[in-house]
Amino acid sequence: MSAHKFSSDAEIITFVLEHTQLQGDPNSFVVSEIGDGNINFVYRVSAADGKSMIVKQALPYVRIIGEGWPLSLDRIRIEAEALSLEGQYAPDYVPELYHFDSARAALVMQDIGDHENLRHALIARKPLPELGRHLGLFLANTLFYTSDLALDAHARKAMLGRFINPDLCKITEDLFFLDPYCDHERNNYNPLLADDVQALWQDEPLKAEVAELKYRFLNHAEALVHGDLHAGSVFVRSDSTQIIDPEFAYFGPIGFDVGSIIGNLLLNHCAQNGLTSDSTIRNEYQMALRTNLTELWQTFAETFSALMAEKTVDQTLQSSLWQQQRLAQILSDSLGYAGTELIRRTIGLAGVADLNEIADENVRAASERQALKLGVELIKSREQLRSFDDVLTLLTTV
Ligand code: SR1
Ligand code: MG
Repeated sequence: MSAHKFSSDAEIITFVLEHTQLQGDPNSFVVSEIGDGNINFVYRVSAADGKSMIVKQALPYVRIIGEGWPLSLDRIRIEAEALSLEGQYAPDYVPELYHFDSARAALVMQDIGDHENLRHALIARKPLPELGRHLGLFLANTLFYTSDLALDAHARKAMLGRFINPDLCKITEDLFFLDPYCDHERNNYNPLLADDVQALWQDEPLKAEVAELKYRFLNHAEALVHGDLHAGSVFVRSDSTQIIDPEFAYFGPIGFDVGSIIGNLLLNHCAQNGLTSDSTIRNEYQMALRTNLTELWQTFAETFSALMAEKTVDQTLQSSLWQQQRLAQILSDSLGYAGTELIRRTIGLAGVADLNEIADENVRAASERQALKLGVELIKSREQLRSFDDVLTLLTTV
């Protein structure tokens, strides 16, 4: 057990009372552990009057694996700094950070408990009319304002230095780009997919494309990316979207964030085939998902293009022809990374409830197969898919 870990509820309450405006008799507060993520410990501290805060603490290992998978505590500093920058550039879409304490490897932030985890909302087919637009705005603003387009050359390099995040990047390097493409012990897939998985491992053209995507992940330091923008990192109400957990943040390809969340919405689209047998309900929700996807990309593309045209500080990068090429490259990168997210969530270590909650393994296998095929197609065809409509057409052909 780690020395800095909170050893009692009383310590967590004291931490919150010392570092926030929450006040009162410590005995009147209640602490509940609410984290169901893979890596950290998360607590809600509630006062008798209903006010509450969230405390997140990092330990020097992966929570779901234990001390056998060590992990740098610096990730919580990175999370706090990323949250604070995202709050500067997209204040409507991130919870407020109240305090970060490096000795405790812990932070305190706004409780967004009136929101629901996006993955659960998608599985329950909740209407989310603003989701695509909100995600597009979050992505365009955080990614533009932390890029060379917006920042002074020195300030930007100094910022990049604060987000060297080797341990968390290594998780992504392995789980996205290595494990699913070989017979790795960390993989975890439905035995009914054995033939499909074998075919994937032998698909050399696919593996060359995945190598290119990994190379870009390693070398294309375009902007401060969230780095883990899956449905579990997003909380929603019908009128609000909040993005949390940027502990994987680093300077990487813009398309990695855009593609990760697109991949999660596509994954849910595949899963809906198995989550309900009522075709009317299913078709209606899948149509809403496609609208969300279209709005996400359109909002991102329009906002990012407008920011490039109006706010680019670097004179060389003001070329409008180059800016159009940049957007086209972001689209193809995004589709490639969406493909890797679909594949790794289907057969890799970190599976998702969208698929895992399909009880019948044959029905589940059909959704999983579609996710795999869609992932492969997105990776291989990403340069040819010139519009988002082309992408949605794929959903009817794979
Ligand atoms: C061992 S960590 C597994 C996954 O959980 C995180 O949220 C990331 O998505 C990571 O790939
Ligand atoms: Mg996370």
